[in-house]
Amino acid sequence: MNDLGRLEDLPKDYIENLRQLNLVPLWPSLRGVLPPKVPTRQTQPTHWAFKTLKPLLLKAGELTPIEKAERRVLVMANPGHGLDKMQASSAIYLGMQLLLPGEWAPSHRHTPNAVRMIVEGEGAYTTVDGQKCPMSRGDLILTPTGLWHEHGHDGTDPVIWLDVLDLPLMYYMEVSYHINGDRQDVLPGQGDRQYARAGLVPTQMFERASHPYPMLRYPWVEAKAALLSIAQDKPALEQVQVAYVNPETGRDVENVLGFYALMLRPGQTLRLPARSPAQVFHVIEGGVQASVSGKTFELAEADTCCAPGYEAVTLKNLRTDQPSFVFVADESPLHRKLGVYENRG
Ligand code: GTQ
Repeated sequence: MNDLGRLEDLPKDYIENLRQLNLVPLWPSLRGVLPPKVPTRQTQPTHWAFKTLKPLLLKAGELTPIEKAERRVLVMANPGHGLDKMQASSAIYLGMQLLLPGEWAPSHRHTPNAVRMIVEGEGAYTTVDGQKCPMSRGDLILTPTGLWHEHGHDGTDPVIWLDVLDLPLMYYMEVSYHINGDRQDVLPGQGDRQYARAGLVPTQMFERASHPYPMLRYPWVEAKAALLSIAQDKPALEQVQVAYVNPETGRDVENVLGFYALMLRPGQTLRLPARSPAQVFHVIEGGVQASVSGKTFELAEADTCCAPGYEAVTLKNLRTDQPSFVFVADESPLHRKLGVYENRG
């Protein structure tokens, strides 16, 4: 590979002349924007321990009333991107949100897609597009682009959940905005009841086209049962994993990020291949050791970590007598749509 000319090789007055005309020479930066073979990634492997995060989130509950926060969230920011950017990866935003008993986070809608993975507490709910979605540990609740959503809490103890959004991508694209609304009327009908059995969908063909998001709540009891059933049915299967899909299309539940639940068998070590999308791992039940790019994290229950794209990840179940369960979020729907998805093995 031949060396390219540097900026310092050019006369100062020439560069200044270009700059005043909003012009920049490509060749000094060409290898930077198109590096050889592997992209430059700002995303660093990063671990957020729930044990250390939780007291700070509860403290935010004392310091800032919900009316002053709208959404009381501690953002899990990747230092590789700079904390101010509030990015876990180039496309993924992660936040841990707290709602105290009796609190209400008012209705709004926005262009970024969101999901919530419930971490702790009972009695809270999210109303999405008129559907009241109760929150229990391990449940996945969608708030896809443009749908009204608000959070309420009728229980007695704090409720905490993990927010996963494609906010960094939407912001970068200059399409990120929100609209505030009135408290929603709760409408009859819940997708998770209508689509409660695999392979059986309600026969309402004419309605399907108008409902791009027929199911908004994916209960953990169902996902866990599916994983245990697959593991039992296929004892030699290495990657015991389910994808959260739209039950009408069989495709990813949202447009940009993909969501999965993974079961590690007792004592299992699983190597995930190096693929282009960045990933997030969050322990729903158990304990997992995660290794990526020479870094190793011990993830306890409710801990979260992220891994840059193009890197293999090794996950080890720290429990030798029981399975561990991991929620995974990645950028693969986006990569597939952009035509840049790669699995390098
Ligand atoms: O709960 O609607 O973490 O709008 C960031 C933006 C949560 C939410 C976040 C949001 C929300």
